[in-house]
Amino acid sequence: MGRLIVVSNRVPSPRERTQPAGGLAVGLRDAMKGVESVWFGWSGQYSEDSADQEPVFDKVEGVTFATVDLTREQYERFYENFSNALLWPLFHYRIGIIDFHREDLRVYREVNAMFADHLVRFLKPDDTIWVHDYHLMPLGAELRKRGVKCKIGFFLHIPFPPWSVMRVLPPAAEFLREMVSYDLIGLQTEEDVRNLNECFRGCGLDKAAQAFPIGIDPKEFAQQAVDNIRDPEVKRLKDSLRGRKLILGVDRLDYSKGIPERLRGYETLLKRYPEHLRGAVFLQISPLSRAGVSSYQTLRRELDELVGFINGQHADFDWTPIRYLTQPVPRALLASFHRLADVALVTPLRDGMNLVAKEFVAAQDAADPGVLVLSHFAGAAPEMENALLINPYDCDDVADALDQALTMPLDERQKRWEALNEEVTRNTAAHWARHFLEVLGETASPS
Ligand code: ADQ
Repeated sequence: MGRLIVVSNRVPSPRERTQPAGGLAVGLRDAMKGVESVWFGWSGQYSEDSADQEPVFDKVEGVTFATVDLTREQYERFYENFSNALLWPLFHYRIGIIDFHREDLRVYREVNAMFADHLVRFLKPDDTIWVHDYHLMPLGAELRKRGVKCKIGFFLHIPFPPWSVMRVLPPAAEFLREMVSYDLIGLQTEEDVRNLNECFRGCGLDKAAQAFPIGIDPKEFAQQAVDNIRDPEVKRLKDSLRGRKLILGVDRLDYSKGIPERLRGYETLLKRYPEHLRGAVFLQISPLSRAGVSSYQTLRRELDELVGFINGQHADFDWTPIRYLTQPVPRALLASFHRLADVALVTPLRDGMNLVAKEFVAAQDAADPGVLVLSHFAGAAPEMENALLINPYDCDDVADALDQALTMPLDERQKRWEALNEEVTRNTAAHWARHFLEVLGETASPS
C-alpha cells in the first residue's frame, strides 16, 4: 500500500503533534496509524521568498510533517483576505460581508500552485493524496496540471452554499470546473451535497459529491473529562457556582457561531423567566480567532458591548449573569468544564459540523447528564435530533429551550443523552477518516 499524503493549510505545531488537538488532527492521526504518512502544509512561519525554499521534514511518531513558509503578502492575501474574508463568509451564507479583490485571488492561486510545486517533488506514483478545506480548493487541478496521476480526495470542513449564493464568487465557475479534478469530494452533510451538486449542474458539470459527517474521539474526550474533574481549576469553577446551574458556550470568536444571538437568547430568558435570575451562570469561552480580519474585530467590539450591557442590566452585587473569556482554556480543563455544565448552548448561524456539540455529549456523566441546546443550522443537527433544536435568530426560541433545559427532569435528560451519545460514539473521527479513504480507494483510477 502506498503512502497517505495529507495536505491542509496549517500543519499542527510541534507542541500539538504529540497531543491530540481538534477533530481533524484526531481523525487523521488514526487514519495515519500503520500507514506511511506525510502531512504537508504551512509552517505558521514567514519568509521573504516562499518559492525559493525547501520544505522542512520532521518525523514525529511515524508521521512525517513537511512544512513550508508563506510570505507576509501571501499570509494576508491568501489566508486572511481570500480564504477568511471572502470564502469563509460566502460559504457561511454571509454575502453581505464578503470582500473580493482580484489581487487576493491571484495570490490564492499562487499559494495553491506553490504547494503543488513542492508536493510534486516528493510524491510517488502510488501515494494517495487527501486535501483539506477551502484554502486549497484548486490544489487538485494544480497537481493534475503537473501530471500527478495519484488518487486525490478533497474534504471541505465548512458548509457548501447553494448555487444562488456560490455564483456571487466571481471565479465560481472556474473553481467548480477545477474541483472536477478530485476523484472524491467529501462534504459534511446531505444539505451541503445537494448544494454542491446543484452548483455542478448550474455550470453544466458532470460531478457529484458525497457526505462524510466528521466526528470526534469520544472515548479520549470522556476520559479527559473524568481525569481532570478533580483538578484544582475545575474545582475552582465548581466552587464559584455555589450550587447555581452552569450554562456553557465554547467557540472560537467567530461570527458564524452566533454568539451575540446566544447572549440575546440568554437575556430573554432572564427577562421572561425571572425565576432563573441568580439561579444560573452563563460561561462563554471564546478565544480570539483571525484577529487580523476586520469583521472579527467588529464582532469582538459588539460582544464587549453586549456582555457589558447585559451584565450591567441584570447583575446583582453578588451575582454576574455572564462570565466571558477571550483567552484559550486548555483542552483537558475544557473537557471537565463540559462535564460540570448543566446546559451547553451551541447556536451557530451556520456551521460545517460543530465538534463542540459532540464533545459536550461525550463529556457528560451518564448518571446526571447535561442538556444540549443546538442550532438547526449546525451540520451536527441532523445527527443530534435529541438535543433541544432551536433557531438562533429567534431569541424567544433560545430562551424557551434554555428554560426547558434548566428544568428538565433527570429521566428525560438521561433518555436524550443516551440517544445522543450512541450517535457520537458510532460516528467517530477515526470512522470518518477511514470511511473517506475507503471510498476514495474504491473510486476508478484517474486516467
Ligand atoms: P471550527 O469552526 O473551529 O471547525 P468546531 O467544529 O466547533 O469549529 O471545532 C472547534 C474545535 O476547537 C473543538 O475541538 C473545540 O473543542 C476546540 N475549541 C473551541 N473553542 C475552544 C476554546 N475556547 N478553547 C479550547 N478549545 C476550543 C471547522 C468547521 C466546523 C467543523 C470542524 C471540523 O467550522 O464546522 O466541525 O472544522 O470539520
